[in-house]
Amino acid sequence: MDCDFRQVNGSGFRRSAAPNAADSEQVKQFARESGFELAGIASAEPTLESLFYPQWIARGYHGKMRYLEGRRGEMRRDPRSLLPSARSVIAVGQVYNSPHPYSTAFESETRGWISRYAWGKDYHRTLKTRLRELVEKIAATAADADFKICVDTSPLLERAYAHRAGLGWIGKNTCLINERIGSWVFLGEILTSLGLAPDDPAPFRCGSCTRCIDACPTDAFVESEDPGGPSHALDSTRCIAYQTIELRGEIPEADREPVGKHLFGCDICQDVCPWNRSERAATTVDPAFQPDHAEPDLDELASLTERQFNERFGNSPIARSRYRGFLRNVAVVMGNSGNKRFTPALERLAAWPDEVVSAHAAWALRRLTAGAAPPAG
Ligand code: B12
Ligand code: SF4
Ligand code: SF4
Repeated sequence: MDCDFRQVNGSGFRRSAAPNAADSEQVKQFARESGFELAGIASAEPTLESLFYPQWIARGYHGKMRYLEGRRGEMRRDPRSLLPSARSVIAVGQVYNSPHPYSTAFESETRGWISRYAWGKDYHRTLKTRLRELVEKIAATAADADFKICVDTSPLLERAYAHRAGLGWIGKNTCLINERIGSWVFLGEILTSLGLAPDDPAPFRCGSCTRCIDACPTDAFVESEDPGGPSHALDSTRCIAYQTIELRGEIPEADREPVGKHLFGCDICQDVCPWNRSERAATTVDPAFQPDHAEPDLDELASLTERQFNERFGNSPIARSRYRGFLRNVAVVMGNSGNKRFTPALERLAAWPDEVVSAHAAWALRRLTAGAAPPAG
């Protein structure tokens, strides 16, 4: 289930038509008590960004992520398509960063890189549990209120509402950045029928910086026509996160070399962001987000059985790529490593009955045999 929905009857929170500032403060206090570093309130009206969304889809920037198209795409226009009585969006942010070096400092011929957001437990479950707890707290004092919980998979423009709720601005890397904390933050929302006083949107603070755009190894950022000045959007089809997480089947041959060492997702456009400098970005000691598998050994991954894969990654975001998608990625990273010691493992994968895995392993073997130098970055 994408969202949790509940209606409660209680008493305490005001039912007045006018948004209430004291209630907003109380809700944000509850959110902090539930473990969220960031909390803010936005009105549940459509955002300006929702006008841009259809253009993004029309240009094919979503690639094969069909769940972003059609009716579920249209629902992103207005949160009331998810909860008809919605008046407010309670937006929260959860830091997932831990003190471990960035991918830009990672050099190894035997290991691959898992992106930071996937080092811990499945954040969908963790955030939903905490948001349910938050709903319980609010519901205990709210009269006849409706609530709907959203984390990632709901048809809601999460970054746009987080921005409107004052959690941060949408950077040129398209991530939500908080000035105090950085962008290593998961987002979640509670849509509610309560009329809560909204926060002010956070100002745009990228200035003239273009580090993320310059560092992206696949030139995935595109400029878009924003009436308020040039804005940036992501062509997912070029993004390593899309290719290694969302794309089922074959990674186009021309895109395999730029994948470099990335086994699952990519952190480069956040690693280079000055707001994420390691000495300033917030970290968490939350056990749910500690690094379980930041830089796994490639040989070990290539020999995992499906059962072992599920045991090791079943409760982690990595489960999304599924076993065969993950082995496909392992083969690509081995091919990019320039390390001939992977030849036996790749020969085994090339003999696999699964065509996608075997085709990528065969490509990797050809690349190693040709003696290609390991890609930079
Ligand atoms: C699809 C998706 C992806 C796709 C596409 C990403 C993208 N930038 O759109 C892929 C697979 C590539 C991806 C990658 C990642 N994702 Co993702 N993803 C999503 C998802 C499910 C939907 C995002 C979406 O609607 N995209 C559509 C585009 C149009 O939206 P957008 O980029 O926000 O675009 C805005 C700007 O471009 C701006 N804009 C640009 N031009 C213009 C012009 C005009 C006129 C206007 C008005 C506005 C405007 O407005 C747009 C709308 O908000 C959200 C969850 C959710 N339900 O929102 C998570 C989410 C965005 N992902 C998240 C994460 C963590 C990641 C990764 C870091 C994972 C990783 N390490 O690999 C990377 C980051 C890559 C990056 N630089 O964005 C987090 C982001 C947290 C944060 N702090 O921002 C989210 C919010 C999930 C969550 N609940 O925490 N993701
Ligand atoms: S996640 Fe990586 S590939 Fe995707 S836009 Fe950022 S730097 Fe580029
Ligand atoms: S690297 Fe620079 S331009 Fe990119 S998001 Fe960070 S501050 Fe903005």
